[in-house]
Amino acid sequence: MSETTILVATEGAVRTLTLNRPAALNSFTAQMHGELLPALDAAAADPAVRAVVVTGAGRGFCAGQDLADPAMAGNGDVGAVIERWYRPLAMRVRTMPVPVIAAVNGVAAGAGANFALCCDVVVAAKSASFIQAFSKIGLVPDCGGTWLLPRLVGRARALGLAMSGDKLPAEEAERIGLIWQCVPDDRFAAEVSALATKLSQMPSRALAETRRALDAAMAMEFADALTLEADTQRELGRGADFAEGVAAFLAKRPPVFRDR
Ligand code: T3D
Repeated sequence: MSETTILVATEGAVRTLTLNRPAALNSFTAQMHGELLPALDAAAADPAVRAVVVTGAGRGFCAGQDLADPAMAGNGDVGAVIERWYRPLAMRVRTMPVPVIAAVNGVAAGAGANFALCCDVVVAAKSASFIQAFSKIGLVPDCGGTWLLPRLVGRARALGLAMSGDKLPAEEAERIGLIWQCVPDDRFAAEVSALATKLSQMPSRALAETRRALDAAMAMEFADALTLEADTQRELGRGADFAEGVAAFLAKRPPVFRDR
């Protein structure tokens, strides 16, 4: 076991998790998975945390599976590795009670790219890039990639990216709607911090329900999506955050949201 692979820092209500294996571009080892999932669980369980940022140490964000980690070999059963580590990771991110920002500081490849795309908001530095590296080693996109890619950029671009395995620069990723925003390298840290702070001051529960409703509506008829909206608003309408939001608006003061 080497030194910790996940650095944890908290500033205000923002929890930052930094993937910390820079010499191997923060690729996923069994140890890193074993530390990342509990770190996300801890953030989810801590009522003081209202936004999570995931980022990478050094020049990369995450190069996906560490292809040299013997502990990830899965006895030759790659599916077992996916079920053991990547499925819980993707599900954890998609069900967090607070918004999760992927701050993509450098190259994001394979499951590293799709881990980022699982997050609610992806902000990338201009020098970062996204690579669906799977085809180059005879695999298909995982960590949610098959579901996410066509929904984010459409079938044609999804297939182009996944089959070619070509590097997509961050600026182009923003242009085609794969990510939220590409920002200049020298403004990256400040922009991520400002966004995380802003989201941490918003109604967490409503943001998590927004994610859930948008994802669910993808597979629904229009009328069913309207029903889901009514049901969700009914629940949120009973919450303290809705009362606070309206009261603050009418009193012309900033709201203080507490629900999670
Ligand atoms: O069990 C299973 O495998 C199933 C799970 C699958 C999920 C997946 O994620 S599959 C996809 C795995 N990832 C890849 O195939 C990406 C491999 N990496 C690359 O193609 C390149 O490293 C990059 C394009 C990401 C970056 O290229 P570059 O030129 O900027 O850096 P580099 O020199 O290739 O890498 C720097 C170091 O990181 C290097 O180590 P060294 O030579 O300095 O000691 C390199 O070996 C190491 N590294 C990068 N990616 C990985 C890695 N080591 C292990 N595994 C990696 N994925």
